[in-house]
Amino acid sequence: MKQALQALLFDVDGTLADTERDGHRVAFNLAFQKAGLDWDWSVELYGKLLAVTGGKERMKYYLQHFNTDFEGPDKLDAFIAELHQSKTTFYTDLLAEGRIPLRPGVERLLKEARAKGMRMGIATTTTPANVQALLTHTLGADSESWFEVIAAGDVVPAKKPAADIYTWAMEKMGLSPEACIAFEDSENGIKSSVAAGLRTIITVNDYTLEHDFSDAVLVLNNMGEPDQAFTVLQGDENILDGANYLDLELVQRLAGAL
Ligand code: XBP
Ligand code: MG
Repeated sequence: MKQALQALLFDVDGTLADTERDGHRVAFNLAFQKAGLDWDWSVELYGKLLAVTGGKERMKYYLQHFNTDFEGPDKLDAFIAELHQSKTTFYTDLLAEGRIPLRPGVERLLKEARAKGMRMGIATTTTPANVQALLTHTLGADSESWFEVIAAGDVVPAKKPAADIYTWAMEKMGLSPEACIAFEDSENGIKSSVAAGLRTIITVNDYTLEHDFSDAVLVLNNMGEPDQAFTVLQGDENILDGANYLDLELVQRLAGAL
């Protein structure tokens, strides 16, 4: 018998919303300016820095590979942590201004899944406050409660591409990977979800178009809407059965549950 799909597990940055270029990147630069640093992360440089997940980890990677002359203070970790706190404030302020919308189809799919009693969780490397701000300012104050588990930030030391954050979320939900499906947008993301044993649906964005998604069950430009068809970039067209946007029925087919 086929196993019923019991839960949808969502990545946040790049998947629910295009947060990186006009959100996180801008917030990092504002934090650097405020601290009197001349660091300036261009759109192009930020694409390279995205190789490393986690804002604190990304700043250290920048210093190690792109700004090796910088003479940091003795307590580098504390310095980075302070900068990161400032960045989080700038980022959540940007979200509060309503500057970053959800991607096409996200709100529709979340609402359909919720209405049909499908369980939902979040597995992200970003800071919990960022998830809360994004959900609150796009879907409303109660929307955090739509997700049974919000696995975020430093709850696991090893961030994506390690499997840990997905494994942690599934443990909290008492579910095995066979009962779940993941939604991701990046190579580090799918490495993490696949290592956790999850089937994964990808929606790409400008930063991740060229990533390796050979392990995905489907790769789309976005989730699509009834009046705005998605484009299939990789996957078995037969399984679509004429669908041109991602709804729960198609998700269940991709999970092998229908
Ligand atoms: C996105 C990330 C994060 C954000 C920055 O991860 O890599 O590091 O860019 O967030 P995901 P913080 O797609 O898994 O959500 O600065 O809060 O770490
Ligand atoms: Mg992502």
